[in-house]
Amino acid sequence: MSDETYMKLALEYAEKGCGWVNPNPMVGAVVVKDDRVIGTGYHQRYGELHAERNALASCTEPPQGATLYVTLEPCCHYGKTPPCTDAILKSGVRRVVIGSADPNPLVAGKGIQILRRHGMEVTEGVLREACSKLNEVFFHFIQTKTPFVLMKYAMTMDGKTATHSGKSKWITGEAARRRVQEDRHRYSGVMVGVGTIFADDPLLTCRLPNSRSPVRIICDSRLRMPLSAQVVRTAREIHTIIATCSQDETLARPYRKAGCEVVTLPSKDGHIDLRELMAALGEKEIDSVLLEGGGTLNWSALQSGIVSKVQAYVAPKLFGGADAKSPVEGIGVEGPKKAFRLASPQVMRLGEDVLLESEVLPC
Ligand code: AOF
Ligand code: ZN
Repeated sequence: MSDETYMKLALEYAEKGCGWVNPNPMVGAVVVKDDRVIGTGYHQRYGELHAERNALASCTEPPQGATLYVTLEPCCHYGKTPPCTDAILKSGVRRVVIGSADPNPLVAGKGIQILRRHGMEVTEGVLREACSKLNEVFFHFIQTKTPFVLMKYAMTMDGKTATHSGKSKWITGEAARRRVQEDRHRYSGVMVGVGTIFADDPLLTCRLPNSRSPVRIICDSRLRMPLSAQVVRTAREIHTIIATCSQDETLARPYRKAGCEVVTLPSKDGHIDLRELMAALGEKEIDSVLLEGGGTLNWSALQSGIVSKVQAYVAPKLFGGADAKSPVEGIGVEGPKKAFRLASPQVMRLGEDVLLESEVLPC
């Protein structure tokens, strides 16, 4: 079978780490001898063994002369685990096939160099695009130290996120809503503005079996959130960060007492400086944020340039209403030439609904 076939299998293993390895990458590996798979492995949990070591340890026969397929360039540094290049060179494997290179400055091509220098046959770039796409979050985070932000919203075909009376349950169907739940497992953080707390009082958790909930981040520049909000009442069980510009310790204290983490940041035009917030979240190793809106926060996020990708779930419904909410509000751009530009979208059908997914192009 071809290199691509085995790399595809390695990708399937990599994906099993989804939601459990952040801020590390998802990585899968497969050991193949005489066209038979003799070992498989993946990076299972943050801080634990890497894919290559797990795959080599799982081999049902000695890997002498075998080929190791791995979705990401093997590491060559001492992190929480020793270098994978050492394990590979000791294993007796004859050839290594790699998906994408590791942009981690501690690796960045050096893993491949070391293998080659020791006489290993190395093939690079097999299913490179798929391997890189799987780790778009890791690639962004390791290079910028700020989270990858996905702006997500659900709207009707006339571009409304609620009716004129503020009702939004539900716009999309079950398949679309399930996918959002999966993304809450996949992403390290979920972020909303205090307006969303007032309007919906959401829990912002992932309710799928065998999943984890993201850290909840509430932007509340003046600390107006009610202490009775569900996110505050459950802050002891699920890490909850309130981002604010308020310096008033008496206002902050009750939230802290309830188990919330209050992060005070500089303000920009009366709002939280979102770039500063992203830097602060990056320091906490939050590698990805699912931005679940409100139109005001979405506009600020776009303007501050923190959004990497947009997902619009579109339901075949029309709400009408000049005052009904839309996904991006604020003042908006002056003319069409000033629009935020997105890459040509990927289109997916989810039951009755359509998901449009697009990267934000640099201004
Ligand atoms: C691999 N295979 O399965 C993973 C890799 O602190 P550590 O030891 O876990 O190292 C983390 C870094 O190692 C991470 O930033 C990335 O560059 C690489 N992750 N490498 O060869 C794996 N998870
Ligand atoms: Zn490694």
